[in-house]
Amino acid sequence: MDSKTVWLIIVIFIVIIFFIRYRFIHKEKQLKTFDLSHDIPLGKVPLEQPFQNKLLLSSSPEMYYLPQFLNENEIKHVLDLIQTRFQRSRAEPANGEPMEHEDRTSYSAFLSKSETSVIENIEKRASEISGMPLVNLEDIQIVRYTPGQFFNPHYDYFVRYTEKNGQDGKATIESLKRGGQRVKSIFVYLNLLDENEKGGSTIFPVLKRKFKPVYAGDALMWNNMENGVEDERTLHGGEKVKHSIKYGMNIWIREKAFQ
Ligand SMILES: O=C(O)CCC(=O)C(=O)O
Repeated sequence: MDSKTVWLIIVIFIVIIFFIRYRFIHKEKQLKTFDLSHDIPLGKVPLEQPFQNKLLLSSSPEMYYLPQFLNENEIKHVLDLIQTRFQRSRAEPANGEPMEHEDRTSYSAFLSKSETSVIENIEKRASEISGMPLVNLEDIQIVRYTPGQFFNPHYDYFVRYTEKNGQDGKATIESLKRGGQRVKSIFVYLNLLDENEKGGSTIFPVLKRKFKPVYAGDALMWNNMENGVEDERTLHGGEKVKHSIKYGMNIWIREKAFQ
């Protein structure tokens, strides 16, 4: 081998080493961002910011932690307003009507748009922090789990093309007519679970992450779509609650005005 070839091999070797190191370090950085939410329960992340600062948990899929998205008075107001309205939650299979389903055993209730000035403020805040127009918000949904209840992993977006002929199912077609796809979700934790509660987290099985509230009022916000395509990594669910009562708030945001 002449000296030129030797030098060429050395240069190629060095380039390969740098490439591997870069990939490795880059990956490690991404994981670190995510581990913040995984190893440290929500709320224990050191915070210096008020609610309008969202903390990035992941850039792909885009996911944020919203510390103190609701305050104590707002939570009390919402829970007082809603107590008599709870009904068995419904799930929306892509090819059928929304119905009671063994995958979702919790109870839920809806707030009307701008029902009170407090609700109106919450809606405005959700619009601001998500960067989406106020009119794109669906009516806010409150969920309640009592011991033994859960919501199995599901997508918040309406699932496309499930029929044999490659067409959207009936429920998906109807849902999409009301403002297009659900592009963003905000899930607010309205109370703390019992100290010894082992269940009740929000789980993202594909992302291998679990979130548990440490402060009532904290929220998660994520994009259900990436580059205009439904993002299957956003599969998530409400883990079975063992012995607490868990209240949460769903704010779903459409791509167009919600009707
Ligand atoms: O209960 C949770 O933590 C998640 C609830 C949820 O995914 C939903 O209501 O769509």
